[in-house]
Amino acid sequence: MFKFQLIKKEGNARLGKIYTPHGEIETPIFMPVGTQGTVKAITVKHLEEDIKAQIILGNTYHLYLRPGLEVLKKFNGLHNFSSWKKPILTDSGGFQVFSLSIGKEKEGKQKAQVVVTEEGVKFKSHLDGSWHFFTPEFVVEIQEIIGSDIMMPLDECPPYPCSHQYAKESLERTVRWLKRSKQAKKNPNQALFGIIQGSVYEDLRKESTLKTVELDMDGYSIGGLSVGEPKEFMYSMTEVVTSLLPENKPRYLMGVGTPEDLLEAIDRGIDMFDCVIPTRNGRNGTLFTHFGKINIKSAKYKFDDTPVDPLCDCYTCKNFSKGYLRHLYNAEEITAYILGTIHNLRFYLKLMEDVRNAIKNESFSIFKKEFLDLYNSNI
Ligand code: PRF
Ligand code: ZN
Repeated sequence: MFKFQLIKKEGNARLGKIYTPHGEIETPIFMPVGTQGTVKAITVKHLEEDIKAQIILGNTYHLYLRPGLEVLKKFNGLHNFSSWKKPILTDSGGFQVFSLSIGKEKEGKQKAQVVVTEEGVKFKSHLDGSWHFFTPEFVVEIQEIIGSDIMMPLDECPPYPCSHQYAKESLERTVRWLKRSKQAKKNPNQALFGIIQGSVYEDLRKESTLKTVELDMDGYSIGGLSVGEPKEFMYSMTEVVTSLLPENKPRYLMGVGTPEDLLEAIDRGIDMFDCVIPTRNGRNGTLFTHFGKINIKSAKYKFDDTPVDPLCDCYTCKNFSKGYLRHLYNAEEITAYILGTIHNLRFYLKLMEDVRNAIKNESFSIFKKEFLDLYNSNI
């Protein structure tokens, strides 16, 4: 059974708890991204013991293409297949279909290969070029096979910039798809959120929010942000949407973001986040610290025998020096990616822990200011 409990508020910042069949999630929360049924470079043991992750994210698009539905069925879903026993949220694939096609086009390898119709989205696999068709109904069915605790409906995430007219047509189609998704859902143990679109247009964000809330979903996601628009738009659109959302349902800002973005969004009433930033940066040597980001490969750390972040409680910081990590990255040792990912994810999860404690103690606004002052100080 899925349930959300709002425990406390400080301004618009919220402390809450989500109940799912695979356990509870304290909010605000960050969800590590596990696109292909694993969080890149680390194991379930790292996620549970070192990072203290409470929920991870999987992708319908990737899991449908590989390993495919027959394998997922044979293994009774992703929890059993991957051995991750805690909650899983799956994204619907709509966004991945669009962003992968745009990505390919930019690289000049292949033209955009996506066709949107009222019925659904036709797309070409990034793996073997085969054609596939996602309808809202099929996307719910795939996620029921995956067995995620929280499902996302098929939506359309328009690019930035995008005309008012296209953003309106696309958000209205996303609402019609949501109605179909809700009707298609069979398993009462899996939650289904609604995704709010509308690009950077305040009137469209309002329209999308009102029409989505009318469908009384288990929670509300904000899509279509952090797609290249100025930060001010991301923050103002988030505020417009959350001001119209019911208090008793969780709110998820999709694909966001930096530590600053998380704090600004929590201040505007967001409860859940996912983003590849900590994992991707962890693999390329950009590590987060309370004093700002560092590039661990830099020559200045060659003889540095101190941890990445003296304020971090992670396995990497408790055992290894910047000098040793720099060596591992420069030697391109796989261990570097493991240790960097553990640190960055723990940094994000600890930030959420600190935020929850701050809201509990009614000191979130002070915490936010002090964190950002130190983070931007670049000592
Ligand atoms: N829709 C879906 N997934 C997403 C997004 C979206 O708009 C975004 C936008 N930042 C990230 N992930 N379904
Ligand atoms: Zn650390």
